[in-house]
Amino acid sequence: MGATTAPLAHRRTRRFRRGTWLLLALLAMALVLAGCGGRRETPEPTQPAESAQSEDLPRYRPAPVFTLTDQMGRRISTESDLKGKVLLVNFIFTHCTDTCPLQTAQMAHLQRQLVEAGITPDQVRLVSISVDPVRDTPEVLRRYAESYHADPAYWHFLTGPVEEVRQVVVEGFKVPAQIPDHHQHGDHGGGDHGESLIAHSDLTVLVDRQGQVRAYYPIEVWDWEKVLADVRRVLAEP
Ligand SMILES: [Cu+2]
Repeated sequence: MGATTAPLAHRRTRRFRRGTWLLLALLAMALVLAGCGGRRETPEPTQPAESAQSEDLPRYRPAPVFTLTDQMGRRISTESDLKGKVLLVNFIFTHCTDTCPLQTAQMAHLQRQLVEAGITPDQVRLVSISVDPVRDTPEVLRRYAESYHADPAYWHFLTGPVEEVRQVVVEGFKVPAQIPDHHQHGDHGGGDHGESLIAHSDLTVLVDRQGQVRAYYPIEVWDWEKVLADVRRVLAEP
């Protein structure tokens, strides 16, 4: 008997240890992925915990109404250019060396999938709003967009006055962000110190054709197949 119980106990301990290590690894990963600036100061929007709820695609809130300038210098308005289209919106800045390169690469991949699926810019637009709008001028955004082969017909990189951008991101989409203004840039000379003042969420927001926020996708669980399926689902809605 002793021969069988000992290994059992041993196995249980090992399983416990493995569980503990897994938990620690997940915690470490969560910290690393907590977004640019390394923190999520504000609670996320009421986010579906897991797939069950996100498959329902609940209506969270109306997406904000705005007009901002894109990488081609065009004024892009939710009331005209983006009206009636499904939007995937994320929040990035070009100098980011944290999660933004990954987020933008994922959007670029999604753009290719949309093209392959025959989904047109009349149906869906990708929108990347800069949370460093002072430095991210249309020209800076254009070079950044080109480096990711962003098609300006599908994908807008938006900038504008700091206060307007803050309204859209924080008040409108309810996504946490610390957006630096001119003053802070002057103080820090726009160098490396500037980055530490910028913090933003790594969420991507799905907006349906009626202008309702339908999903928040955290980068940790980004799955473009699921996103594409959700896009198709809301496209099929009236
Ligand atoms: Cu970033």
